[in-house]
Amino acid sequence: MITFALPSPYLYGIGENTHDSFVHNLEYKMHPIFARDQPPGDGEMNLYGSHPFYMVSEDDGSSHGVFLFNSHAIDVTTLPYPGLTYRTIGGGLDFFVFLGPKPEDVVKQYTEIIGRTMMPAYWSLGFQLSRYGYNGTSEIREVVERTRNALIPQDVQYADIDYMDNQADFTLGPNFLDLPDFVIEQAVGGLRFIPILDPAINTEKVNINYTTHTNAMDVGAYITWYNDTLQPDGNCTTSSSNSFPDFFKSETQGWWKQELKIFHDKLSYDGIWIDMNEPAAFDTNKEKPFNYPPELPPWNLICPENEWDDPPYITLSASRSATKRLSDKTICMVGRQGQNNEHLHYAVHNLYGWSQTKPTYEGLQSATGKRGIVITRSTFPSSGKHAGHWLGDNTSRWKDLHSSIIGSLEFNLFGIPYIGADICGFFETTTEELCARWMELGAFYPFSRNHNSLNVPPQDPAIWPSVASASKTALNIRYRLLPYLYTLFYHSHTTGSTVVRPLYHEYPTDLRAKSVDTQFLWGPALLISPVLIEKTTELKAYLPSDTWFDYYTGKKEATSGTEVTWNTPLEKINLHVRGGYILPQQIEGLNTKLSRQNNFTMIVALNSDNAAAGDLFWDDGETINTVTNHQYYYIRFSYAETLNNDIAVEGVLTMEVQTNTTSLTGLENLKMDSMSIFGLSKAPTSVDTGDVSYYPDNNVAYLTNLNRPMISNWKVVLHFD
Ligand code: MIG
Repeated sequence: MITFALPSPYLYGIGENTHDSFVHNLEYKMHPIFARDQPPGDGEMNLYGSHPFYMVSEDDGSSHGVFLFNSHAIDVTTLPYPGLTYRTIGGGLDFFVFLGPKPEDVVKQYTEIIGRTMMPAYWSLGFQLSRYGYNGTSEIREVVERTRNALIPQDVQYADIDYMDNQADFTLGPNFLDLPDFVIEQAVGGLRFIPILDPAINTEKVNINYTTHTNAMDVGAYITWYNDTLQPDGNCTTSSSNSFPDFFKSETQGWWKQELKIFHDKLSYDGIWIDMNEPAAFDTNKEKPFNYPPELPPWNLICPENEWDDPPYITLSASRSATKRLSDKTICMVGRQGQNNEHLHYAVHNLYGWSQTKPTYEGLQSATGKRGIVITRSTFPSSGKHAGHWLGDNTSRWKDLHSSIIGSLEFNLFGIPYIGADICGFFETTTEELCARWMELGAFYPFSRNHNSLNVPPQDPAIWPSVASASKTALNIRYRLLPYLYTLFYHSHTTGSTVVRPLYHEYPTDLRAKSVDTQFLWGPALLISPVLIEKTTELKAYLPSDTWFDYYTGKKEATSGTEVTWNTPLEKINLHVRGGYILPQQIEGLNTKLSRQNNFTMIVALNSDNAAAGDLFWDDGETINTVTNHQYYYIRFSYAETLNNDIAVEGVLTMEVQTNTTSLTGLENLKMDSMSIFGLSKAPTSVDTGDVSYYPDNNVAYLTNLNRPMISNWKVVLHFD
């Protein structure tokens, strides 16, 4: 146990837990850290991943971070002094301290140590659709078609465990035998496909020559028992017996990659979704039902009594669990893992999902030959090197709409910026209004996926006209802004900066900004302010002291540094562009294969000096390691005015290509064709290229027909005299 006195009450991070606010409540709140199949809900519960990392930000803005490098179960308690107590039940107290001093510096320093984030495939920034409970390929086809008919962009379609035969990995069930053909057919138009995989391998299928299992047995892939015999089966998905692979073993990694390859020959997937890797095992340690036939072996895993499953300090995660044992809902702590079975599961439990992620990413890349994307449920520091994450089994409630922002901000601190929640909510039946608001907010999750649970009505956005229309509007804006979002991921990949950013990172001395978790930024320059309350169209929001423009009209906000109220009808999400920034955009399309062929446009939002700057990263979107291999363009934009006797005579927009590539990226034939300049206080008299129109009420100039190439340097000059 160790207690820290903190220099400031502005404490962030510690996960993965349910937190009611992004800045911590310091009234003795205990947060257990221990990977568990635990849906985010009420109360401070330990969820799927383990992140013993926090950041503190002082009043003057200086911020630091502390990482406890420890994979055991940990309890963290906040203290009002302000302070923080850690209790861990094993391992060393290896602390890494990051001195910032800016909040973004802290995240950059942290990810320098744990590993920088993977570069997501461009298409993985598109909108994605999923649900648990599709009854066959035909239902998936219906969903894809109704989405397309409603003109809602979609890049990725998922299949949940329904597609499997008896919920066995790498198999296809009877209603999904035509899934491979569907995937190939849809790929022509640009739709990508991601199937789910669970780590638990079905051992009941062994009688019908289930080679995934027999291959695993051949290489000794499974976790063993304390005496080196195979650990008895747990039960993961309904009515199955399962063995759990030990991904620490090189043989297991090789087997898993091989299975991914064989499966890709059957079903040409583009990404992989790994679930239940806490690992989850239902009913562990639970008593037999009274009518359970005594002659049958237990249907679940019963861990023997031992000091690891029942440690002297049982931790908050065990004391709050149904069986009061650490192995609740997972496998026995006394199991052995590691190349030579040198680890107790007790010591490496929190690394299970992490250990599966890297071989999955490598297997995906070698099977597809492309960058792809892996989404994992259980994470640990450095999981962001290989995967993104979704926030798990939320509920279709307004409260969960809000907590999705808190979770997304936290995972950006944890170095896993590819993050989002199940849009419209997983458990329970959503409502039309909630789903419309959630699609609008979800259009600004880095990982934007609508996902739903079993036995509830469909909630894909085309189901209701109002949701379809709200989704179309919000997603079209997302697709327009994808070049900006992708550039933020490039910065995250190369410097460790956040993608979804809390306000205090940009305004660290603004005490009010330090507690905002109902609004967030994309990078430094786009403020997103959603409605999170039912039957509300008047949004009270906070605008930090700066120059802000309404994204939709380009009009400057009259006040800042104060609370503002915006009229926000059901089909609108508030978006504001920060003065001083240039956002590259591309005309939207129904998926990224189409949008990537369209011309570019940009928003030039002027600051109080009438200047702005921005940048663009561009590659082919799916080749592996384009950054290290210099197969990309990096372009800078800037705008400045030339003065004569303090009067602006010219405004010059400059585009400069800083990195050229030797291979084609798709940018070669595209043009920058238009731009909007926000905050231009006087009308241009002429422009040296294309056409200009000026709207004095909003101080916006629209430049069109620019026809400038995207891969060479140029200037556009506005004249004011
Ligand atoms: O027993 O695969 O969090 O997204 O739909 C539930 C079925 C297992 C939990 C995941 C959820 C997924 C579901 N899975």
